[in-house]
Amino acid sequence: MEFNKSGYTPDELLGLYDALVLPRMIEEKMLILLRQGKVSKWFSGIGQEAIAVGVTQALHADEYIMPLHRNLGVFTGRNMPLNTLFAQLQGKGSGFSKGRERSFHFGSNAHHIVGMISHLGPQLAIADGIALAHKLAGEGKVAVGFSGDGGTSEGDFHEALNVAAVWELPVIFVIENNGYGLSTPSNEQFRCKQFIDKGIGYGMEAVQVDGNNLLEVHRTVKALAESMRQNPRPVLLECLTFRMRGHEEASGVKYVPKELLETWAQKDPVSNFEQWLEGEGVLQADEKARIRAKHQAAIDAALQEVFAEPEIVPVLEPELRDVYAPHQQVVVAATGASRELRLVDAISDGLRQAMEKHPNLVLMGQDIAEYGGVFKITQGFVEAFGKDRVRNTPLCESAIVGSALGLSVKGYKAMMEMQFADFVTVGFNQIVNNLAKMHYRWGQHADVVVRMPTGAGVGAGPFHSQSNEAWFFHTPGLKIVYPSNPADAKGLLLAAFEDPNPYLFFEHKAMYRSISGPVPEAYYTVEVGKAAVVREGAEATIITYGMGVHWALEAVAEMGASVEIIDLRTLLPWDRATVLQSVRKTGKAFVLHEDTLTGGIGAEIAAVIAEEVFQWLDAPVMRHGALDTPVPFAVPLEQQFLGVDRFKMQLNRLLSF
Ligand SMILES: Cc1ncc(C[n+]2csc(CCOP(=O)(O)OP(=O)(O)O)c2C)c(N)n1
Repeated sequence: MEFNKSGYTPDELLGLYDALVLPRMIEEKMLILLRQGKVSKWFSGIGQEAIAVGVTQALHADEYIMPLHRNLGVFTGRNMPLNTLFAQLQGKGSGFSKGRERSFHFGSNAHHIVGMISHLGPQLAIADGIALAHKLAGEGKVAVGFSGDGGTSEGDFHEALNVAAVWELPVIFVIENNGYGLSTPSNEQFRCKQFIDKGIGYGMEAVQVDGNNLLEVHRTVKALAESMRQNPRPVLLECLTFRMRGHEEASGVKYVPKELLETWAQKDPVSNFEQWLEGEGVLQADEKARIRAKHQAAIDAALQEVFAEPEIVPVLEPELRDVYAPHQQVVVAATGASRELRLVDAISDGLRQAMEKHPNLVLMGQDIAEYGGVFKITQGFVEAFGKDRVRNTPLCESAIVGSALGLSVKGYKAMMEMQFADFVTVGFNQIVNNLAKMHYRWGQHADVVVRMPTGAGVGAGPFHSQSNEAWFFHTPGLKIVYPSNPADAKGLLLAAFEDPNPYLFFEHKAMYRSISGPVPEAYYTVEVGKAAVVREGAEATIITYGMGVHWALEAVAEMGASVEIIDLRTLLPWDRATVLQSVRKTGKAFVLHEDTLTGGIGAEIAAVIAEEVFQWLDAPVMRHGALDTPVPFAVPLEQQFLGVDRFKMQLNRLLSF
């Protein structure tokens, strides 16, 4: 292997050697411990260390890296204390994730690392968001996202590169091309000859290096980063390398031709660099021994400490508490004049006031800039707040949710407008696995609001009409609000932006322009997690939200019955106390929602009522939801699907029970 030492002092070369040897020595020790059954599953980076080490050493210490499962050299390169790192790998309480996450699935802001979720690709869009934050603040920094060759087949890879290219974000996308994705060889994974060929497709510079050559990786990344700090733009960096061990230790390498292993063994990044340094007279025997002994002592001491640490004793309270970032809402009371606004205008008004209150809030969504969004909620916002903060996005829902998370890592607040709630399916993974779980996993909050224009009754068919709040209701870590009137919509939206936790904010499209009401003009917030009793009554309680509130009000008025109507307003967490108190009073409960019935939010509420206030009930808890079918297009079919008449009959049944 050829090394080019020009531009490096002997001390710099020794520093790089020191950084390269540490992850190898840790892994060699891990292999021994694995055989002794003392450590668990392990994704080896042996043979690929020059990439993680070269990249990390080439960056400034405060530039973020989004590493993957084989990138131990990133973590050691950022000088993470080995005892905390080993405790993390061992699932011990003093690890970065307090035993909640495995291996490298964690991050640390102190070390400027955002760790992966298992899904690989979502990492890359977080790099976009962090790079966007750098660019907005004019910080002159780069972010680095890692991908394996297998991971490039994921849609997330494409979306992240596309967004970075369109927005000229300073991200280095490092592809570690090691020839296999688990057991699948390259020819069954992709058809391109080399990844740099993809650069032109994204309108992006692409560079290929020998990933086993530490100096080549280091020099290339250093030069790229220097140039990108001045002239922000993304670059695709393909590093050719090889995975010398199994996908994970237990799986072996039987499927890899022996000759391939032998060829690549000749290119071992550690031994080649070491021998070259020795040949150049840079690394003397005593210096080599000193560096290795230093690492060995540090590894042994850290391991000893971690093995001595007792297993975790579960304590319930912090496990539940840490699902959300701490936030104590201080409700801002509405004062002063009100004016009559439609739901759509109240949301727009709230969003505008949020932009004024939070200069670090960035809005993203398809067609939301000059066009004002398909529902015109952000009309005029570009003129008021500029294009940096009101951003049209490509059709890349997953990458935009991921970018929002990256912005949050850098202390921004982000809102993403889903053009229609239905399209959240393509950003689903980022929401339920990244946004929702990150605080529990390693304490990083996700200050993101995803606005969701939702609901049926507009003759728009199966993919522009769905109610999908229940998909998220089942996901700890999210907050879900769903206002039924303009005043609540503005107040809840403003409350959501004050909270560092991730929100899904549902807005019913059919109500945008059909529902109006008085809305305070000044800034105010509505309490999150608090239901409203919109009508008092004695005979039964209807628990509902969104469009259901209007169906309930109409039905009860028609029937002339004394029925209490509760508008949940927040679905996660929902207001058990108000619901249970009302049902205790009325003795009958009806849960109503527009969403399809089976597995809907009503099922959970009905179950809690049955469990908690059974002795007060005079009738079974009843529910109404839409038919368990997709939302049909033709209006008569859609009306049958929603079944407002069925709801009224069912309510009558309850009242006469
Ligand atoms: C979305 C998703 N699908 C499948 C997997 C299982 N899986 C984990 S790593 C891996 C192979 C990844 O290959 P590559 O991206 O080339 O990285 P390498 O492991 O070679 O470093 C697979 C299939 C996963 N983690 N996530």
